[in-house]
Amino acid sequence: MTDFTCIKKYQPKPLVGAIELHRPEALNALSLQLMIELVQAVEAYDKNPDIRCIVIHGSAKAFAAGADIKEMADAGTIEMLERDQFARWERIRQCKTPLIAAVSGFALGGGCELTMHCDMIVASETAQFGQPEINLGAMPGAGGTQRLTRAIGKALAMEMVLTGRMMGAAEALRTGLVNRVVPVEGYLNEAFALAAEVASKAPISARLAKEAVLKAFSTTLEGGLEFERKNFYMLFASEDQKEGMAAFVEKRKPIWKGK
Ligand code: DAK
Repeated sequence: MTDFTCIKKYQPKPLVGAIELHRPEALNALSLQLMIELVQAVEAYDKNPDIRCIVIHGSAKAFAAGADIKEMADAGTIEMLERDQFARWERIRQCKTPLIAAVSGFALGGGCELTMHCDMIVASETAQFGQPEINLGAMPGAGGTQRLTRAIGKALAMEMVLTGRMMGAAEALRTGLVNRVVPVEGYLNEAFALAAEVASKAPISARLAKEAVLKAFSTTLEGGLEFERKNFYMLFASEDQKEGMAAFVEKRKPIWKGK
């Protein structure tokens, strides 16, 4: 069993894996150690056939207040290159299992970028999203300029990146950054319920559909449609497609095998 010091890993419901970011003394700032543990936990869940949806969350006060500024403050370019943090973020991006961020309080800088690495975001009414790196003489480094722009559009993303202003939960919902907003007492349960719903579906379908939706961000419409078609055809080689359609015809609930 692995001993984690900056995260907690647990299963709140069958088929759902949760990861809690846990550095309360630093508002869950994403230290190097936290990122190592997070990637390890995400990859372990991703390889586990009994986990079909993953929820990442922090505390009621902070999802994560960004990368750890104290660790970065004195680093030079070469040291940053050697740390190769981008490789770690890339491994989260590669996760095939659907990922949900449950966000309460601060989701800033790398914290906001981590929520946007997830496939859906459930926010509490107190959630605050922001890319305040400009206030530190830096700029977003883990996809913020690209994913925020795609999520909420150029004008608003530009404003957030250039002024560092935070966006509250209501605005995040209105602009399409998050899926839903719920009172802080219920946001985790809401995220776990959404995760359980996703986890109850045919698992290979979920993975291939996730992959196809994400493709929309990196290719042309033509290329994306072609990709979607290949994944669509591929599912007809699965036992679950036969089971799903047979169950419909026989008016019963399907039993997914993940095969
Ligand atoms: N790093 C380290 N410590 C942090 C922190 C952070 N990002 N945010 C907060 N803390 C610490 C504070 O220093 C304080 O510690 P003590 O002084 O008690 O020891 C403790 O958490 C509580 O914080 P505050 O006292 O400041 O709490 P307040 O409620 O007054 O204020 C705040 C909350 C969130 C408004 C404030 O803490 C704040 O402005 N925090 C910094 C937010 C920020 O600027 N975030 C962006 C960081 S830069 C990369 C990938 C990603 C990134 C970079 C590279 N690669 C792949 C290479 C990302 C960069 C960033 O995220």
